[in-house]
Amino acid sequence: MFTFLSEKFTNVLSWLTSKGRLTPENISEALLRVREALLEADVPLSIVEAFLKQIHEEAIGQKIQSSLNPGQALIKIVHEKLLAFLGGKSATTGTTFQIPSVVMVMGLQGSGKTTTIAKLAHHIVEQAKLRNKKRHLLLASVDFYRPAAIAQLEILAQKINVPFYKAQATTPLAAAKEIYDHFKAGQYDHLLLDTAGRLHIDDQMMDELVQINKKLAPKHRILVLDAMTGQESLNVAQAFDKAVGFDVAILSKMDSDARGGAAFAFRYALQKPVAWVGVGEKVDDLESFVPERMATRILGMGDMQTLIEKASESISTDSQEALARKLMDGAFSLKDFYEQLTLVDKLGSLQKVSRYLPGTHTITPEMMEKGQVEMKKFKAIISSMTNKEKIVPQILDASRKKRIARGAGVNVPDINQLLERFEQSKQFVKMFKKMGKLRKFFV
Ligand SMILES: Nc1nc2c(ncn2[C@@H]2O[C@H](COP(=O)(O)OP(=O)(O)OP(=O)(O)O)[C@@H](O)[C@H]2O)c(=O)[nH]1
Ligand SMILES: [Mg+2]
Repeated sequence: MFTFLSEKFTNVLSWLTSKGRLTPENISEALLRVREALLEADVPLSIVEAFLKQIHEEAIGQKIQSSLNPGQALIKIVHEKLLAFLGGKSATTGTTFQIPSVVMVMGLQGSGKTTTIAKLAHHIVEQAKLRNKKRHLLLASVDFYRPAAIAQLEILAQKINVPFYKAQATTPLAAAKEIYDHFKAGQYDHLLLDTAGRLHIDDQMMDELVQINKKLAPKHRILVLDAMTGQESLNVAQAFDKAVGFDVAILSKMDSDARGGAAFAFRYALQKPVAWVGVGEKVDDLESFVPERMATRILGMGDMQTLIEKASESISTDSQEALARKLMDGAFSLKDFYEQLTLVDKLGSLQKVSRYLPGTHTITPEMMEKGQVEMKKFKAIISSMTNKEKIVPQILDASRKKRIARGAGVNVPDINQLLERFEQSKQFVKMFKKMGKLRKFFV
């Protein structure tokens, strides 16, 4: 996400860092390059200009602190302006859904409505679980436009184990009413309602939505926009807002090679928040859109906070603590190392994790691939060891190593490499412990 802009911004800023100090000339040159990057990312010209004007004024008028080099000085200004531009520090992120409430999800055809509903439902259930609560959700669709649309939602609902209701009625408005009655009678907390999309803004679609909106008076109306459509998605959003109205947007497909222009410009153009972004096709590929984090990502400073959140969602604090405790006691063995590799697996592929780390766009997919293969190899090696070897790896002599290598289908140098990594990994466990502590500040 934002890889394109992040690479461009990093280049501009490192170019500026190579200069001795900030002068009106090099500020102008740097801003010209930023302008080019934003236009290439498909940010509308008027928005690019508005953004640059703010930075230019600030940069020219800035008393440069002597401790900062020109690149750092500009980063500071750009970061502040970017943050304000994307919604500011205190912007609401995500959305808390009222109980009970109807959540109507709208968008053009193929924008990602149905997939996003499954992601949202999963998110609501998981968030409640973290607070030892349970949410009763109902998923339903009034999409009679595309033949398989309703079945698609039904399958997704089964997958995440959330109730689904199929209306008997076959017109959108009648179905909406029927679904609503079922929702009320069942005393559910939220109804997530999928609606039909069209390839382009069209009167029939808008009419349909306006009527459902009147009939059900949904407390939350979410617009799903495909980030890949760039600037055009801002026009789509305006059209939906004018005809039906919506409260927040979700930008889908931010994991694709979308250049991020729509995400960059949305808040400024629509004066409404982007609540979440979709970053993949799976049900847990949904992230809160937190302006502060997005700003640091765009500037190539990584996004440790989101990584920490991911870690704390998929890895229980207990297992993090248990590993850390063993390390502190000096009892951290290869058995624990194996467990640790499994935990890292749980966070997703290395490629996914790397998206959140600063400056990792310099790591090539080949390097990632290699890391992934290495992790598999290590797990195979540890599985071929005896219990004693796992606990006291010092006893691994040449003949034991040969035996293990045969069992795991690897070579002896692979085992030596594992032992080296095992030593290094003790640092990694320490990091997990820190993550646990840091989490308290961020979540
Ligand atoms: N990579 C990626 N793919 C996504 C994301 N969200 C949705 N998709 C894919 O986009 C395609 C369309 O998604 P749907 O959820 O069916 O879109 P829709 O808006 O319901 O489409 P219609 O019902 O035809 O109007 C599917 O192949 C999804 O898997 C995302 O965040 N990232
Ligand atoms: Mg759909």
